[in-house]
Amino acid sequence: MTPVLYSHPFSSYCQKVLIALYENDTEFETRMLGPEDPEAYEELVDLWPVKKFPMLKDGSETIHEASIIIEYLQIHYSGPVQLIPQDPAAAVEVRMLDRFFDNYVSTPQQKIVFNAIRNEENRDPYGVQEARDMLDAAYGWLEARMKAREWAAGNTFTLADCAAAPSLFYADWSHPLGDRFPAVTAYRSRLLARPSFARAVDEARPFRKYFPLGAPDRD
Ligand SMILES: N[C@@H](CCC(=O)N[C@@H](CS)C(=O)NCC(=O)O)C(=O)O
Repeated sequence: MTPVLYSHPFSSYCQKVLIALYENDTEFETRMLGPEDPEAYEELVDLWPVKKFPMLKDGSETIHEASIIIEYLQIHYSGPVQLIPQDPAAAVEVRMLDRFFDNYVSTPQQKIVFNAIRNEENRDPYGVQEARDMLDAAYGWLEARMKAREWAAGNTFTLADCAAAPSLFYADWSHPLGDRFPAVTAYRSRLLARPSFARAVDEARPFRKYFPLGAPDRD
């Protein structure tokens, strides 16, 4: 049985799962969520009325939430790259960093993007300022941490880096790191050079024109 990922290549949370799949060369099928296959989206909504993706379907099981999909893959489709450490104490740190990137980098970054694609009358400048403040706080915390680290949780590439890669990739487009956070900028470059993420970024290139704030050519 091959697991099926309901996904879109430009989605940051889908890229997070794609990194995990590519790291371990895991066999899977894709149901692309786009206008060319409306049935795929109908199936997603039927199985997951909150309408968020990615979603993994494995036989009769459906698994939601990118982090949990990666946990599931490690249990049921394990490969040579262990993205969640066996050691429970080390795993706590990895999961803490995973939550950090989702909640304090990806969430405010999405807030800025969603605001930009709304009609003018529904825009929320106060919420956007809050999101920018949150990103500055997150970048600052991460800067101190990444000065002494290669990957988010130490010397090994983990679930935390799967979360970090797309969240920092897009956050830097929405709220640039500039020259204030050199250790975070260097970490973002290391993530971009990782073959699993480089592949996900390349697959998403045709969709860059849909990024409402303009997609820089540098990445
Ligand atoms: N907490 C979810 C977030 C997933 C999420 O926000 N996905 C976006 C795409 S990157 C989405 O489903 N957007 C469509 C929508 O909000 O209707 C996870 O970790 O998987």
